[in-house]
Amino acid sequence: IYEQEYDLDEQQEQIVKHAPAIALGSRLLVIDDDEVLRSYLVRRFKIEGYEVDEANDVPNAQKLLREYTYDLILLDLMMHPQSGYELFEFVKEDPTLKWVPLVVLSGRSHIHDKVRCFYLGADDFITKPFQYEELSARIYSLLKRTKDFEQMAFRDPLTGVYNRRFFDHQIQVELQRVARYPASMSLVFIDIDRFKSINDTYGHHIGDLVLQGLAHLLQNHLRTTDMLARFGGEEFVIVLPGTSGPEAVRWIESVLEHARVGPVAQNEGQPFHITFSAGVCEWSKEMTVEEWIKYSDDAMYAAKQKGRNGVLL
Ligand code: GH3
Ligand code: MG
Ligand code: MG
Ligand code: MG
Repeated sequence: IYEQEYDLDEQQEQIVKHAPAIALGSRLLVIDDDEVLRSYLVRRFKIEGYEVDEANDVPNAQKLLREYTYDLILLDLMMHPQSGYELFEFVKEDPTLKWVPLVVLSGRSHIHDKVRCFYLGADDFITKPFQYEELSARIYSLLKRTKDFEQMAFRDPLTGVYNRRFFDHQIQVELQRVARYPASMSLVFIDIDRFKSINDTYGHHIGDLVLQGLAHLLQNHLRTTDMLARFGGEEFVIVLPGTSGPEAVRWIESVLEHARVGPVAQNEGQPFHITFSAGVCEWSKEMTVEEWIKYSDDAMYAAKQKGRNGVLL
């Protein structure tokens, strides 16, 4: 009843097959009061490789949106007791949610609903009955564009890790999370030692390779929930959720040891070792974000004063 019969011809199947994979690693939220439709969509999306959660009403959707991070929201309009319209404000006024693509999938097909949804911030509007292949293709297109946009806006082109802009955004998400589920969380501030002399001695290109090598080394030691960002020139920051200050110190010391003894880059075939100084600060709820960053930067600076090549809490 929701789905219109549709078969892809061979040519279209080839197109779909050769589209870059976007489903893997993407998480969708399906919000609809119709249980039959929800489980149909969940099943189809999962076959494509998406992770999918479902909500049957607005309050449950809000609960999930507070707790998890989604790549796209699929929203029904006619629901009880609150209509889908009541989720728009919640999503669009939250700085951590407003960039998440929002697709309306509704039995309402009146022009008033379509216009209203787009002005409220919807990215697409699909009317029921729908063809799954079209819905899937539209979701693909939105996710692809969003990922390309995020790559450009939120990643550092030299090292591929997150940039300052993403860090500033994501740290708010982490703080909201920890406010709801109290747990320890630490920030590590890293600054390469005598980096200017690496540039001066070996050239800027080697300096760049060192930055890439250190970013790579750090990335390899992270858990999936940790966030690494390039904060400035040769400075990196890492947010470690669920990690106390002393635990963070032990962890970054082990990374420092790797950078010291293992090559982070090559210079004319010669392994290149570096050291860095790091400061750690454990989050406490009396702190502002600015203070949290400043305290870890201060600790890093103290490590420099102490002779570099070390970590301080
Ligand atoms: P300290 O141990 O006190 O941190 O000394 P330092 O030389 O590392 O500190 P300083 O802040 O004086 O030098 C940072 C240098 O990083 C200066 C700048 O030219 C270099 N730098 C910043 N961004 C880049 C980059 O993208 N590539 C390269 N190759 N160098 C960069
Ligand atoms: Mg409905
Ligand atoms: Mg510096
Ligand atoms: Mg430095």
